[in-house]
Amino acid sequence: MVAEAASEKKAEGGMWRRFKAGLGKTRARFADGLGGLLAGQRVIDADALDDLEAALLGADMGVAATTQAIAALKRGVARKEVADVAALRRRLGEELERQLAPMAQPFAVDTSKKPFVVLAVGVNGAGKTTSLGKLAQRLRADGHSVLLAAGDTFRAAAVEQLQVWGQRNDVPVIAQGQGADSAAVIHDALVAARARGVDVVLADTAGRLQAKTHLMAELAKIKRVASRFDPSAPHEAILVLDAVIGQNALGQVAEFDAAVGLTGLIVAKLDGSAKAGALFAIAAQTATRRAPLPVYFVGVGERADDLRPFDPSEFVTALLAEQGDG
Ligand SMILES: Nc1nc2c(ncn2[C@@H]2O[C@H](COP(=O)(O)OP(=O)(O)OP(=O)(O)O)[C@@H](O)[C@H]2O)c(=O)[nH]1
Ligand SMILES: [Mg+2]
Repeated sequence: MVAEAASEKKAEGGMWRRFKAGLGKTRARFADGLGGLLAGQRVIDADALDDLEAALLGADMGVAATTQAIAALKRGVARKEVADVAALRRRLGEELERQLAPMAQPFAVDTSKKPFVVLAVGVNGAGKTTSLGKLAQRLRADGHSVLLAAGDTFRAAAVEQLQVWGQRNDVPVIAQGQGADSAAVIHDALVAARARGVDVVLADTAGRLQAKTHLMAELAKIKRVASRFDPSAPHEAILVLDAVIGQNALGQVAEFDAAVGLTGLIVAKLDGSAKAGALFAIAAQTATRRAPLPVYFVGVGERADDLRPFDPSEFVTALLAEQGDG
């Protein structure tokens, strides 16, 4: 399955190369585990699987996801199905895809909601504003009208940053001055969107540490204001995670979920991270949640088209790809 996906992706050409290059640092961690096996022409034995286990943990996959993956490989070895490196790579790929499968749900605008309201939350510098800018472009390209709400009233440059994205994509930005009430800005934006018949409101918020309870309470207020406007809003409450932080994301997911009831994730900066394995740890953690938490998009660079829908097959294929593949 992985090999098939690989050839499909090859056909996609440049984008696939960029995506694979973007995952370079984490791929190197995985390759350490697999590469050691290849280079030494080693038999697949307990020692070899120990090395692989160390590499998976090093990529921040976490104990639960790693243990599951290694157990699957051990079963394969015991049944003599995993006898060489190619079979190991294949089985590992299948197992990793299986773990991520619950997180693969496409981001879709429900056009019966007008406006469809998307709230972005996260810690400082995670990539919220950039991801919303990229998303604005994507939604415009899909034919939706979009309005950006500059709910980050805390950082001086935040409004300008959003306006740059707005101008680039011909998307209006609703903003007030620095220090304004964030919930009021977002309320303004919702009213404006309804008056103008806009399809989607993308609401940015200021970065905040999940430990600051008063700032988390502010998010709950924003959510209340949105739901007073439309009881079903916000339709998406998305936590933007910085992939560089690896498994530290787990605490953020739990805290932001408690504050606003997350509906999905965007994982930004995969291109800079050696710990993208944390996605597996998040999958393991959120598997126990009432509903699995989708990863709608991953960010693999700073350009507008560097926000890509999350495709577990593509992700795993890129992680396990050899240097020359693609
Ligand atoms: N390489 C890379 N850089 C990214 C990506 N996403 C965002 N960035 C960069 O990360 C930095 C922070 O991004 P912002 O979008 O400003 O983050 P933020 O969460 O809005 O930050 P605050 O509003 O200050 O909390 C910027 O320099 C972005 O260009 C990504 O996917 N890859
Ligand atoms: Mg921002």
